[in-house]
This record gives sequence, C-alpha cells and structure tokens, in this order.
Amino acid sequence: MYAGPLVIAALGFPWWLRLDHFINLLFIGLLIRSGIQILAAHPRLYWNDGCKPSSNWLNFTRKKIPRGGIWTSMNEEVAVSPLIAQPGKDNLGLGRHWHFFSVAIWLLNGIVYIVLLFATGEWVRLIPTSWSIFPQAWQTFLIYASFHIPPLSDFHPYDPLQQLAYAGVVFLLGPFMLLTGATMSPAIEARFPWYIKLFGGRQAGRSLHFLSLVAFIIFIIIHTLLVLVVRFQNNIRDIVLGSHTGTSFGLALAVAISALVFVFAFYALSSWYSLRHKRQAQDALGAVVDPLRKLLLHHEASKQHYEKKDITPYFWVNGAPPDSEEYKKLARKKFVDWRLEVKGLVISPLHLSLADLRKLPKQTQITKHNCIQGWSGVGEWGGVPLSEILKLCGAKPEAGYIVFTSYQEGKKAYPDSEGEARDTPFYEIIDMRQAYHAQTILAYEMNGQPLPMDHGAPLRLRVETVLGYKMIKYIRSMELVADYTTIGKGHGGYREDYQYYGRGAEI
Ligand SMILES: Nc1nc2c(c(=O)[nH]1)N[C@H]1C(S)=C(S)[C@@H](COP(=O)(O)O)O[C@H]1N2
Ligand SMILES: [Mo]
Repeated sequence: MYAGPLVIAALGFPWWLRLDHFINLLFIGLLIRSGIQILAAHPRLYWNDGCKPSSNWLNFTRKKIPRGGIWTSMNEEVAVSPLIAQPGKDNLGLGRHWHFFSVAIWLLNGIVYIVLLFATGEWVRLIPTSWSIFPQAWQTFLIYASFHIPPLSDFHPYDPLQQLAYAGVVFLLGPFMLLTGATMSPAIEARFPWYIKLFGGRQAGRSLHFLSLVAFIIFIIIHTLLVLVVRFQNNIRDIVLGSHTGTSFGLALAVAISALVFVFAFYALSSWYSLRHKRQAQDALGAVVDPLRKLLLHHEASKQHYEKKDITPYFWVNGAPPDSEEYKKLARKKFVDWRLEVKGLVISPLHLSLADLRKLPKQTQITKHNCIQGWSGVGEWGGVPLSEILKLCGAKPEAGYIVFTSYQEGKKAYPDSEGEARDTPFYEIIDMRQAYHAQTILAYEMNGQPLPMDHGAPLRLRVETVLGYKMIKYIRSMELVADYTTIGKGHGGYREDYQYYGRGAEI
C-alpha cells in the first residue's frame, strides 16, 4: 500500500500521538537521570568482564585507588548533583528503583505507540517505503550542513533525514537500549549465558547501553534544536495541537511551556521527595517494580558453566573483613573453632565445623559475579550445596526464607553508614526456592584455594541468579523463618534496609 504525501499529511497528529510523545519525554528524562545515578556507582566502563580498573576504556572518577589497604567497590561510588541525577547524591538503590519504574512505564507507553501507529496507518510517515530515502536524506543533510533549511515541499510531514532519524530512534535505538539493559540482569545472564555473548559480554553490554545513551542525548539535542530553528511556529502547533493550520500559535506555546514546567517540576519534586523520604520512595516504586521482577525473573535458575580459562584474575572486593576480636581470633586459628549455626524452623539444629562441611558432597562451579555497582568477575567456587545442609537439618514446612547473618559489622559493609547501621551485623535473606537451586552453595573455596579473607572466609553464600549483595560473606549462622518482614527493618537484608536496594536482586 502506498500512501502519498497528501494522504500522510491528512493523517495529522492525533491526540494519542501527542500525548504519547509527552509521556515519552517525561520518562526518557527520568531514565537518563536515574541512569546517570547508576553509572556513578561504578564510574568506569570496560569491554571485558574481568573489570581490572586499569583495563577500563572510560573512567569518570578522579579518585585514585590507594596502594595497600583494601579498596572496595563501595569506595568507588561518586555522589552526583540532584540537578542531573535521579534522585541525586549517592543513592544507587533509589536510582535503580527510579530506573526500573521508569522503564516499565516507558515500555508500556512505547507498546501503545507502536500498536496505534500500525492500527491507524500513521506508520507510513515513519517507516521508509523506498530506498530513495537514503540519497534524499543525504541531500537534506547537505542542506542543513550549509546552514540552510530545506524547502517546504520536502516535508511530508518530515524531511527525509528527519524521517530516517525518527525511524532509527524508534525502531533501532529504543529496542537496542532495552536489549543492552537486559544484559546486566544477573538472572538473565545466569539462565541464558549465550545472551550476553551476543553482545560480547556483560561489560560490553553495559558499555553499549552507555553509548546508546550518548546517541539518545545527541539525538535529543539536535531534534530540539531543529524544532526550534526550522519553522518553530508550525512545529509547536503540530506537536501540541496536532495541526499547524487553523490553530493558535500562542495557545500552543503556552501549553508547551506549561508542559515543560510540569516535567521539570516533576523531576525536582520527585527527587526531593525521594531524598527526604527514602523508605517511602523505595516502597512505592518497589510496589511497581517488584511484581514485574518476580513474574519475569524469579523462577529462573542458573545454568552457568564457564571454563577455567574464563576465570578473571582480578576480582573486586565489596565489604571489608570484620573488625571484631571474635572474628580475628577465629581467623588466627584458621577457623578451626568456627561453627556454622543452623537454627530456626528446622527439625534438628546444627553446629557444623569447616571439617564437617568438607565431608559433605562438594560442588564446584565457575560463574559470573555481578555487583550492583556495575562490575563483574568470573570465579570458581567450591563448597556444599545448600540443599545438602537442608537435608541434614530438615526444613519445617512453615519455613519460607533463610536469614544468613555475618560476623561483619555494618560499617565494614557500608563505609558511609550512620548510627545503628554501623553496628548492626550484615545479614541477607533468600527464599526457599533460591535455597534449593542447583547452583546455590555455601562456598569455602575460591579458585581452588580456601576462601580468601577479603572474599568472605571461612564461608560465603553463592546464589548465581542474583546480584552480589545477596551473597553474604563471613557467615555466622543461618536461620529458617516463616517471614522476613519482622527481621531488621523488614526489607530482606542489610543493603535493602539501610541502602534502599531492591528486593530480590535479579536485575
Ligand atoms: N558480610 C558481607 N557479605 C557481603 C558483602 C558485605 O559487605 N558483607 N558485600 C556483598 C556485595 S555488595 C558483593 S558485590 C559481594 C562481593 O563479594 P567479593 O567481595 O568476594 O567480591 O559480597 C556480598 N557479600
Ligand atoms: Mo555488590
């Protein structure tokens, strides 16, 4: 079916298209702002999944990694002004909530747009129907490049370059943004390791996601400039009122300015509210994001089998070893006096030594670790499947979750913590479904050696479908419980309670 310029012009800009455009504008802004917040949590980009700091291709931080002592990935985080980040300062947890909330609405808006585009025939002015558009677009480019404006007859309603740019953004760049975003979900990486290979690895996916952001920003700048410069009076009437004939420029301008004021007020107020009422923001945004995460990702189990050659020699540390005399004493004696306490809703409570654990069936696995801050690394982990421990202690039917508690004080997990968060022991909770995953293990070895102190000696958890913060180090005890909402601040772990991280950690 061929629709000539006249037919296309007759389509006008229906109300749904204009509304969709506005919603898109609001949410792209939120995505960019929250994306900057997330990037600042590990302001380096790599093409390799080993993430050795010196191998980054782009680095936004001037912080120098000190020699000696430990430098954790939390020390890397950079605070960003609320003027450009959502919500601003160093709020990775809330930035992620805003990002995932926004992507859900943005995607929904995009789907509505595409469906209506095809249902109404509007697609014909976006999707080229002839190859001649390429040479035409080149001609248009030459006109703009010489600081001239193409003749009115070139616009139906877009000029060829404009049409190609819009089609490219809608049908290529937008989807590419979603696809590269998905490369960073640990659950997707764990269940479909081939998927990240398509993009050259997780860090390549992350870098491409960033480069797409740059492309988006360049598009937005040029797009806005041209709207302002090339027949602004017509454009603003088309954008706001749907037609540049028989409509009022003054009205269009007033509505456009009000809409922009609304957008900026929304960014300012929502950031202010999020910084002021962090818990409420976490809960409200989580109420949208959580059910989606659960529906899409929670039932996936890890199928990772990397090879020895994939093991990355560099492995970032997050969370420093405990400070207490109790822990230091255990460490001095190579943890012979250490016991894993298994308690709660179990048939037989247990106290297991490292020697006891080593006698149980051993499993080794080479997997990719993904930290919420952004880095990754591949390691070989050896230990006992958690299911073996559960077999030994026997889980009562009411048991729904396992609370793992660490020897480590909060201040060692979260250097910027304040008040009670400094002294509270680090803890994290998983549910029974994750506990029984084939690759969920309690690891006492890393890369064939006893677990090094920085990485959690004597015992740490590995749940391979989630972000690193769930994989608690320096384990003291595990307790089976019916519900976790009465534990700590009730959000399922130390980082959820005090850093407002999301539940579940599959994205
Ligand atoms: N006890 C304890 N466990 C912890 C942490 C911590 O600070 N304390 N940090 C978590 C986070 S955020 C990550 S990314 C991983 C880091 O593991 P690694 O230090 O072995 O690389 O440990 C997790 N387990
Ligand atoms: Mo992490």
